[in-house]
Amino acid sequence: MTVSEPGALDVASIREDFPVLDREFDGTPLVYLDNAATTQTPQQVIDAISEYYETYNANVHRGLHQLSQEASIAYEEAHDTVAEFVGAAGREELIFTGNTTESENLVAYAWGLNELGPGDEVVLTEMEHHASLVTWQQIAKKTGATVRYIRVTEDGHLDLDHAKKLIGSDTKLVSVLHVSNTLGTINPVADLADLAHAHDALIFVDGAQAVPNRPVDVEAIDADFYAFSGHKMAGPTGIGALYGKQAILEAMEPFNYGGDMITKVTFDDATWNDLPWKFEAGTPKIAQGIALAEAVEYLDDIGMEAIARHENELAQYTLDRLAEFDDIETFGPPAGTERGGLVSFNLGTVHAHDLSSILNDYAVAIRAGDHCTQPLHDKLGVAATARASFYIYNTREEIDVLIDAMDDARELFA
Ligand code: C6P
Repeated sequence: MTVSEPGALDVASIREDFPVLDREFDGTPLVYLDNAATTQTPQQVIDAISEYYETYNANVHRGLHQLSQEASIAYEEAHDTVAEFVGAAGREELIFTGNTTESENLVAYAWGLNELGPGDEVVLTEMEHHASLVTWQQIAKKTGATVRYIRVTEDGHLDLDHAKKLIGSDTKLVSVLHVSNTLGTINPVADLADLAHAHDALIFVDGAQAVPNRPVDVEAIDADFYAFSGHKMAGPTGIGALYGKQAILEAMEPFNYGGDMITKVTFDDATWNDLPWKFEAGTPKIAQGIALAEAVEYLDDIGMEAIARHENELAQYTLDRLAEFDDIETFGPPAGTERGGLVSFNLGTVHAHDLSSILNDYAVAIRAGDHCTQPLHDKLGVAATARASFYIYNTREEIDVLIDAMDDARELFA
């Protein structure tokens, strides 16, 4: 399959890098449109994992032998690669975690538990993912702080007038997602950072749906914390990252205690290792971290600007195609608005789970459910939505397959 638009990605050659895209179910080629949940993995990243296990598998920071030296260097340099990819100053500001959720919890426990108290406020948005929503709700319960939510407008944007009213002298933290995994909205995180900083509050940006799909510069945003997941950006599962401004990370307590995060331990006490190792207790995610750096280099070679354009174009095409049908409701900013590469929708009264099952018969993989944004779905007045989400290897032709397969769902449920 190819895309024909000028300046578009060379999708045909990109697809050759992803072995799983050759799969067929009963002779029907896989159409993978569940990329906001997890992206597929290119051969280059699979090879990086194999190479680690085949040639230099060893623990890091613990051995003086050759394998440990090689693994340590590769693991440390992986921090540099990922840090540079998101515009961080260096490895001191880039902690490897398990995923975005763990990055949220790291900040919630290591910063939130110590810094929040009664009267303090944490400002989230109504489109927040459970990873931040549930985490800050629980930390607020433990500390006596209050959680407030910036409203989402009818057309799927944040109500910035409401944000200006909510963020004030009691605000200690604003936690906002960069790109909504349900609406596709790209939020003005740099403006929200200015607003937070004007009131001496910190800002945590959930970049799980942004770093895979568009250029991100944490310094330009002036984010205090910024989190993302490897498995949504052509990397392996089990690895994510937390960016934090060095001065803030220096001042924070560790999240986990144990080996490698210390410099000196006595029977009475311990002192903490340098950043980022202070926040990476125990044997870290060595193979995954090295493979994440490989994924970052892979995406960098393609070009993040081009990836963002490709995904926006596929989202616009999907919105246009879905608009041909009276019985389809779409959610999020209208067509023509720049958005992340995903579209959530419902087909008449067909439950999204039923739709997804029928599409599976056509080898079309989408996500159906609440996408870990239950309060947002409550606000939208629906229990579930179907969601098609795109990546570098998807084509217009695959979206046509999705649309045609929905015709059959229509007939079945008529
Ligand atoms: N969203 C989706 O299908 P983890 O699971 O920790 O890698 O990522 C959590 C997360 C946090 N923030 C946003 C905006 C996200 O989209 C996600 C993951 C997946 O939409 C799984 S629910």
